[in-house]
Amino acid sequence: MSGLFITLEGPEGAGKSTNREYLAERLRAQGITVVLTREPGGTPLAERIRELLLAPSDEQMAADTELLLVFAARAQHLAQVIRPALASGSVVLCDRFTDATYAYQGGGRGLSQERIAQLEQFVQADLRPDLTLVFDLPVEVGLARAAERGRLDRFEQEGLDFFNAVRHAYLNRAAAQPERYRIVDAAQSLTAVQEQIAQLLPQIVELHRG
Ligand code: T5A
Repeated sequence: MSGLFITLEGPEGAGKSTNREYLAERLRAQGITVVLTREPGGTPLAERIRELLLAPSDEQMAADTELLLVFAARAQHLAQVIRPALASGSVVLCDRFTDATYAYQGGGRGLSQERIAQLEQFVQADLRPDLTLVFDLPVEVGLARAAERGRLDRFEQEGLDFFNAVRHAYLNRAAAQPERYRIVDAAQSLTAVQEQIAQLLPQIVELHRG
């Protein structure tokens, strides 16, 4: 049995973390080994890079710096967690991955797709997610959910235009490669969102069986 790489994506507060736990529980109930992780982060060093990326600061971070930090964290995460877990046959459920770079640094910050693609190839070689769930919802709804947690991080302080560009970048990527992406309507109640995920379970188990 080969490993399976599943990523969960979407704008702020879409419910990725909450539903990653739910999906993991359902897969484990079928005897599947699941590794839960996230980006930026997933290893002690990559989590330190995450802190740099998320901390509000008086010094404005250049978009290229942000892009390189995201990929630096990803290189560490791939080497320490993702590649070994896939090699051992686990299902890796990762909260955000390179689609977030295309959405935030590409859509949000306006960096070129080509530059992101060059780094993607350099850092990942041929590794791409097998399946990506895009949790889609109006950005105002997601931001309201995220704001309930209190202090906003550096990205959450961006305006609605930024997040609408992020959302559209995700939807455009999903439309361009429908075989890899599944859109989840994340504006619904948690129960309704989980029902959508439950419907994907047979496909996921089948993909894992190869
Ligand atoms: N980033 C990341 C980049 O710019 N480039 C990159 O390449 C990468 C990898 C941090 C930031 O990094 C940026 C993007 C991000 O801004 P993060 O911490 O994963 O990444 O991002 P957030 O979106 O900020 O994480 P959140 O925790 O806010 O969002 P989630 O995980 O989507 O949402 P979750 O599950 O924590 O839920 C948020 C709240 O909503 C409730 C939950 O209980 C929770 O309180 N909720 C619902 N409420 C009602 N109905 C539902 N259906 C609900 N689902 C969840």
